[in-house]
Amino acid sequence: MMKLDDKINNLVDILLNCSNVTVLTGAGISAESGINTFRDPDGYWSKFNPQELASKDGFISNPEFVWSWYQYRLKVLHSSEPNSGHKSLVEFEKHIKQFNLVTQNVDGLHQKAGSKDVIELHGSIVRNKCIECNLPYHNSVFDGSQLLSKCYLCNGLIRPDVVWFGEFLPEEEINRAEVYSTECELFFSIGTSSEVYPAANLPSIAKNCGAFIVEINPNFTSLSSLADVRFEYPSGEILPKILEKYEMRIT
Ligand code: BV8
Ligand code: ZN
Repeated sequence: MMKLDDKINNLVDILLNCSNVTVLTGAGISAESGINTFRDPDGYWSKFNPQELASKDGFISNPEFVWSWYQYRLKVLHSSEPNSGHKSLVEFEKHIKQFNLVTQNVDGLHQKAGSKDVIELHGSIVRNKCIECNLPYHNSVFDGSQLLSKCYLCNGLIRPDVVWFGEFLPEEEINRAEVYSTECELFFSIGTSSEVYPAANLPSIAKNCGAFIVEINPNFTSLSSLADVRFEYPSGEILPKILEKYEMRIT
């Protein structure tokens, strides 16, 4: 079994020759910021049915219930800070010529950490919109106490601006993410179970185009057998270690 130090050094050897890196993150990168994941044993889907909470039909049949879940998540987010995993990606973005950050997360923690160009495949719970006319709305309070309300233009219900199951991803974002996956030399999959499509297609696209695939996840996932190297550590622990070795070698 290769020592962790050697594994990190081998990865850094490859990273030093990369000018185009794509990163896909999932709920796991925010776990160390105190944000629940979905499919971990204590995750949201262990307590709730995703179709009831993360689908348009679910919202329409019980808007108060779904709205209050997103307000609860906003309340948790209100007291959460980016962790060293988010912050390490901000530093990599400064060093690597073409650094493409794609996230499935809706918590805005990459932006809060300082990442400049974040592709949000599944939208953001910081933003809302009218379910009928798509007019954008913003929460006036972020402590989870914003009430369910209606659009002043068309009287439609105001919903979180996220992508629910059965809804199409924003076209520009998924197109950019797919192009970045075809172009990159190295693809990081960080903190995602690789269960949700079309996001879960991205590492396969990268692999088919010759990219080196790195998975950072304490658990085995549907992507693991495809990965060229896996770090079975929390991202907030291992990313700073990789960054440190990388920065030692570029200066
Ligand atoms: C769509 C709302 C077209 C936002 C969510 C094939 C092609 C296309 C579609 C499908 C397909 N097959 C099935 C579908 C339908 C569906 C789908 O993929 N279903 C799956 C479950 C089979 N996809 C869709 O509906 C998508 N839309 O394709 O439109 C279409 C239209 C009509 C009909 C058909 C197709 C929409 C997908 C978005 C759904 N929205 N939520 C929100 O409220 O957040 S889902 C939810 O899952 C979140 O969005 C989340 O972003 C996403 C992915 O979850 P992960 O981020 O991976 O989180 P998870 O908990 O699963 O895993 C966390 C991981 O972290 C774990 O592995 C854990 O080990 C690890 N971890 C834990 N701690 C750490 C860590 N890692 C590192 N460090 C740590 N410390
Ligand atoms: Zn409206």
